[in-house]
Amino acid sequence: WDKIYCELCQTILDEGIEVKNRTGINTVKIPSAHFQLDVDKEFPILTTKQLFIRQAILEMLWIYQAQSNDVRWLQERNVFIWDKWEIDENGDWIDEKTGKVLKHFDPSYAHTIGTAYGFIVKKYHLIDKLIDSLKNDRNDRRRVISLWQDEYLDTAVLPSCVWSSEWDVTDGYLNIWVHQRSCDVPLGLPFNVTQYAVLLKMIAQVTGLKAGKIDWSIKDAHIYVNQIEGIKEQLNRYHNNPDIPAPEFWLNPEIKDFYEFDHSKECKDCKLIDYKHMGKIKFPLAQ
Ligand code: THF
Repeated sequence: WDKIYCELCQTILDEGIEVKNRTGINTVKIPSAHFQLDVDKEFPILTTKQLFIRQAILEMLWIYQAQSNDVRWLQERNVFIWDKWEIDENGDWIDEKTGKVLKHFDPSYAHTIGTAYGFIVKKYHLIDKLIDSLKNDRNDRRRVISLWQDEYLDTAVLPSCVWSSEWDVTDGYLNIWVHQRSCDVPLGLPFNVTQYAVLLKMIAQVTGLKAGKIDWSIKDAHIYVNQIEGIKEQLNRYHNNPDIPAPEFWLNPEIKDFYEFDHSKECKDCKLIDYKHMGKIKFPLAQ
């Protein structure tokens, strides 16, 4: 996964175009990208920087298990990655730098990110439908999870970035195709890929399948200009030491119900065995 990841970063640096966007910090972007990972062969987690897997798993459980849009759920578990998008008591989403109101919502949305991610999963019972279909009809070809629902886009702080997944069963393996409409490659992508690998393993386990392949497609793959230095550091690390093995991922085999995986701060049912990595790289986060 480090090889695929670092090659994508290199392509963006080599071929990307610098553009403006809503955050005020320019990005270097390429129009699209695609890769495939085999979770049965290797657990995808970066070694060229430390990936904070506890946070990545909790964000995934917030969306798909708790089916919540309430940022306090994450904060209670010491995960602060959504703080910049939390609607305040007055229904305002505030620009951290200027203090200006970026968007106003109904105050009933206080402390949430509005109608995105977990809100959509819950609204349309997307996880229950997925699990039922996997248990009852292995050959179903209509297993599409879409977090992009037109009537809920205006009342979301951010419309979901990773917004679709399609699930198939081939020869006892559960495989997914995930699509991301907009991708912060340094910060978002490493979290997203690892958390979807964990989701794939969890859903496979509770439906009696093996975790297979992930296809990942991206529209607008970008690096913010203030992240370029950090990415160059990561590419140097990769060239100096490309072959650190990925760790094993342990998932508690006793759990047979998706809603029973531990969602406390500790994430007790998930463990990385012997995670070797080259240390943290600090990347700025554009609001
Ligand atoms: N906005 C932007 N600009 N980039 C994103 O990746 C992004 N997200 C979510 C919503 N809006 C976004 C937030 N996801 C981190 C990771 C994922 C995030 C936000 C922040 C982050 O800071 N990760 C650090 C570790 C955190 C720590 O130091 O404790 C890291 O080094 O990986 C797309 O999902």
